[in-house]
Amino acid sequence: MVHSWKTAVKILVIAGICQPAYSLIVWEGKVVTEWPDQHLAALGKGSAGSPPAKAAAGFGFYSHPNALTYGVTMIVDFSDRPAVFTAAQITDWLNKPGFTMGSTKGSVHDYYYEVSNGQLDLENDVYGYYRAQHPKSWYEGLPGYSGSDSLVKEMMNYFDPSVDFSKYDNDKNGTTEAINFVYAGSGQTFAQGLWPHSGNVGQTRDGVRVGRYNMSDMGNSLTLYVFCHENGHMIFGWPDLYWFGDYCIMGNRMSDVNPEAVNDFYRADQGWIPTVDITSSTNARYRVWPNGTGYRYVNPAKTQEMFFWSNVKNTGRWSNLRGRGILLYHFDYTIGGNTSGTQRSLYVVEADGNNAMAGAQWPNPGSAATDFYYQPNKSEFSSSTNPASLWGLRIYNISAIADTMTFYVGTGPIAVRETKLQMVRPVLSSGPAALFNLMGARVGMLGRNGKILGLDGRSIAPGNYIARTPGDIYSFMTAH
Ligand SMILES: [Ca+2]
Ligand SMILES: [Ca+2]
Ligand SMILES: [Ca+2]
Ligand SMILES: [Zn+2]
Repeated sequence: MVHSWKTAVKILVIAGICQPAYSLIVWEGKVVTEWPDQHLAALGKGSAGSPPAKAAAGFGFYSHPNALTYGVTMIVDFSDRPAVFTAAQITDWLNKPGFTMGSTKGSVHDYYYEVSNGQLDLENDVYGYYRAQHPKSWYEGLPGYSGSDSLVKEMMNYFDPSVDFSKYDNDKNGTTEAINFVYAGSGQTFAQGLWPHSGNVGQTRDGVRVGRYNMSDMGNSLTLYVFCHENGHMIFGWPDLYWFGDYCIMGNRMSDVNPEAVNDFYRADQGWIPTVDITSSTNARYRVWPNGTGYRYVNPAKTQEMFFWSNVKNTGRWSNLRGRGILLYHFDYTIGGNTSGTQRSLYVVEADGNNAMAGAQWPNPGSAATDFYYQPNKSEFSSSTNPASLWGLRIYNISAIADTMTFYVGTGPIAVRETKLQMVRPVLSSGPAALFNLMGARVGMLGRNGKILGLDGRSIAPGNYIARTPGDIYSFMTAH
């Protein structure tokens, strides 16, 4: 557990500042709630930086560098804070499958590989250590983020001869995606000095623009929250999800060693889980599984505003949550970031109708079992329920909590329709996994390499199956 944020909590409470004490986005020396270039680019209003890579899957609201494989991590220590972890340990923390240190659950690679259903295979090249020109206290004592700016300049000059930055423009659009500066010791003062944040290098090296960076600390133990959260800002341009509770790694800091997964709306936006679009003419019954298909209903009068829902189960990367069931979100891209309880680009539509998260930015309320939709808590979302639906969307007959939940949509006669499953690359944190057909019968095994083995050597017909891993992660896949 990094202790510095607890210290910061005390300071902030005393000062009465309504700012969460964790990592930030910094743009031209100022803390901002979202990337200014990100938002303008996706709204089609031009961009201060490079446009995000075109989405190959998903909704296309946030950057989707789908060729992303490589990041670079440059490490630094100080005369007053020498390294306690070796470069080899840093490399394992970032890349090694099954990495542990204390209670840390997997490597940075493992976190993103799991939450992306195997579609983000991030590997960091580690360079260093570099011994900074000044003691850590010197950088920490400078105003704002000017100490961080000085350290970034030093490190870029030091590492440029050995690092080929063009390798980290994975999608070859002229700008890098994953530049990390990681320092020995811990962040000291919120929003000052070397406090963990994402920013913009803004230099041209090796023929490419060196763009967004993540600066984060090693702390006393190598854990996942800060690095993975900052990579969420840097690689995808996700904003901090204030007033969002514990439902995303971009929201509250629930656990450093096993941080919350990325929320299902952002995962669907990346194409990491499939989506079914519901419209005002849909009358159907659907099934919904954890880590499976999400459902979307777009405002007919505004294509950048929508409801989205999926089955969220509080195990594995979701185990910080206090409940499970169908979780419903409201998204409005035109709002940008989450800047107040009533101005939120993404929020959870709390089934209990008390909208508790709008009243408190963090850390409480983090989550509640009654925020989820399920029988008997809340089995309908329509214009006459609290919370109320909009634009003609009606979801009803929501089933009890289960690994396979059902719900109905629409106001007309029902056509029972099975969820159309899409191919998702099988992902296993540990394998092999048992493979089931949609009736729940076990039909074989799925190896960690994606190879499918039928029971007793029998072959498996092409179709839709569910792989159940020991960690209770489900993948939909088509046997082939
Ligand atoms: Ca170079
Ligand atoms: Ca690029
Ligand atoms: Ca609530
Ligand atoms: Zn942040």
